[in-house]
Amino acid sequence: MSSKTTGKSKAPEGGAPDRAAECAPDQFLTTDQGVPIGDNQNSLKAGLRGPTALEDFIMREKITHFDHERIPERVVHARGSAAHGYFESYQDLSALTRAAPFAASGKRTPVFVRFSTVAGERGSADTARDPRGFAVKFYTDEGNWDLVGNNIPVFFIQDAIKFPDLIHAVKPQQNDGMPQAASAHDTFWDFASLSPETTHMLMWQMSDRAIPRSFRMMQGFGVHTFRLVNAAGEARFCKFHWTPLAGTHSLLWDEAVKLAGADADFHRRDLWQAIEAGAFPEWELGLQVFNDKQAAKMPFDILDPTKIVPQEMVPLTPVGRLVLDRNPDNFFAETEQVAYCAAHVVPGIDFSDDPLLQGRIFSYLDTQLSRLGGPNFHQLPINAPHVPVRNDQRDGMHQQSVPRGAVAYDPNSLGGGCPFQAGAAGFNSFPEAVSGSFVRAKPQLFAEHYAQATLFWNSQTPAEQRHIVAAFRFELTKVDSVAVRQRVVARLVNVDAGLAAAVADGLGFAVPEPLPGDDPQPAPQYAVSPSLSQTSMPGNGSIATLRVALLVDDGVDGELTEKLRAALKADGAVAQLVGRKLGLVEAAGGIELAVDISLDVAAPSTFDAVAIQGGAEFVALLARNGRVLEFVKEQYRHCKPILVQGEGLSLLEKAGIPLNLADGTPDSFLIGADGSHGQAALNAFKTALAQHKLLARETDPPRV
Ligand code: HDD
Repeated sequence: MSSKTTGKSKAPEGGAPDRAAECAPDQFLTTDQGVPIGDNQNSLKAGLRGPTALEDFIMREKITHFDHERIPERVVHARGSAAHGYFESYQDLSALTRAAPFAASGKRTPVFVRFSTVAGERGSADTARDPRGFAVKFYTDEGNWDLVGNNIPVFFIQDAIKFPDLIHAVKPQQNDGMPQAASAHDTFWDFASLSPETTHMLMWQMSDRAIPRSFRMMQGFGVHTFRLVNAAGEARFCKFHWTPLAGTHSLLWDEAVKLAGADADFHRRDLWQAIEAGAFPEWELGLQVFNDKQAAKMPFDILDPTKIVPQEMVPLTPVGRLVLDRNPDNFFAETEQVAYCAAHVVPGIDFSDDPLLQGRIFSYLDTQLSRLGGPNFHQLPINAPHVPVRNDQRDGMHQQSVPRGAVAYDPNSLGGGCPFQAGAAGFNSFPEAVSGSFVRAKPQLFAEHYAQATLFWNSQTPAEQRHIVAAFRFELTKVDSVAVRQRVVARLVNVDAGLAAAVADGLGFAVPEPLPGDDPQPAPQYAVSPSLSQTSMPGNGSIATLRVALLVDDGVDGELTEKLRAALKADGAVAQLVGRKLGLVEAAGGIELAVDISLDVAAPSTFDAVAIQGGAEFVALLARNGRVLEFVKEQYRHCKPILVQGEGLSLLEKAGIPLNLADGTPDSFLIGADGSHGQAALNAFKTALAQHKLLARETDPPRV
């Protein structure tokens, strides 16, 4: 095993040196030609107050380079962030696939993973309602394999020919360039309402999946059906699933909206900071493997990317883990220039005839040609395979390598016949039998659009269903066209009458007659699939990286505050002392505490929980501060744990926070409100923190 495949992933070789680490007095600033620069502060002028000379090649080179710093942003998935890591196989899967990452138990393959939003431009906010990209580049022993997926297991459309229409509909409108990073506008819903195949994906898109708490807390899916092929050439179908160890958790919509202002980089920062803190994000890879006979019996077409294979039909087999343990050294060189491609497969992985996947196989390479400026982008360090590349492709923009000798063709004798074809050892497409005439049409089962949308709806908890209703109401309220609003609801009737009624109610009209699909089919019936609810993946109970605000001011119980901070930090949580202003506060017991962040910047939505310690003088001070009261109210409204000790309880009263839920039972996320303190309260607080939110607290409209 090479050093590249063992332990923590290493920085790529051949990059520029780290400037600070290697700084020395003789390391002069140079031009791009390596000429030492004498003065980097002043341009060359004809006289002190005269015009700048055209001869100033130093300034011209610098400004010209600057003028060309931007490359086109990705046409979709422009906003994202990425990290290095590795994939580790649990076992030898060679009976199933000859793909190198699965060759042996414990085998590690380096990866680079980029997460993204879809619709927003490169500078848009992280927390927009949107699917999230989940793209994994495996640098395998047999070349690069890119699994370019999303955090949602289905897609809006069934055929790649409609992708430009979908994206033109969801991106800012072409006349006014608005709205940014939002599906809540007329063109998107117009397209969606006229395309019944979008219905299943819309259910996921309106669910909490589209506003994850963190990239680290969302699933990933290969979406399409792929093929696994073993060395004997036997193939099986396969769906890829990434399941986060930290559990699947989401923001509330109100939080997502506020975070867009408070910290537009919330998800990107979260990923970066977790890795810097050594809390390496981790996912388990699960496979759903099935054969042709099983596929033929399914009540949907496995080539239809708007359908899942329910886990009750084909269970998930865990096969390995993905660990992200190193942040990029340079955002542009790595995260921006990384070029994923749905066509990048390796021996052992093959495509299916899913018409969306077939179009993707073309599109990704094509887009890199304009985005990265030519056919040699695979030579950029982040895109280069970790195995030698030998072929007769030559020249082109930005050629980096210097192929030697006269021969650049095959077959050749002058080059000794090199490089040789690998034959059976190389990639050989699965010899699928193909027949039929050229048609522009879809298989029959593609025309059934609602059964799995209903399955998704039925598998959600009441709180998750409430959020879906609220999201539809929000989005459609932002749509000006009443006809479009009505058409969407007329489709939702086919999913669930209650859902349609609740959405129609919010929009102020009666439920319309249901709209038929393209070619209505008898809808198959499914039992509920519990794995479709995010609550089925609560995570490993860790509080590492979760952010807790410890409110402090003069008179706060200093000893308790320090103990709490230490206990949270010991478990990897980020505990910050939040005060009115930066500087020191005089805590009770003569302890001085340094405020980490002031209320001027500490937006409540950026914290997962808040703690209010006792201290009569302290609590009286807080109670006079409107911003503190709003902070606590918002933590409450966003269903987060609140730890109150001693006199802190009176602050909850002052903020108008009820101690019981709507059904009269005590609110278990108001820890300490029942008088519990010390270790018992701390344990309860940590348990609540690991659960993230008490959605049973939600009321509509909110009580405070
Ligand atoms: Fe795509 C980027 C995921 C359908 C065309 N796509 C892109 C990225 C992800 C996906 C995660 C960002 C990769 C990165 O981080 O750089 N795309 C999907 C999924 C799809 C899908 C899960 C459906 C199952 N995409 C799709 C279709 C087409 C494209 C049908 C075109 C026919 N996608 C592209 C693209 C992008 C891209 C235009 C933009 C930038 C890039 O490729 O490198 O080629």
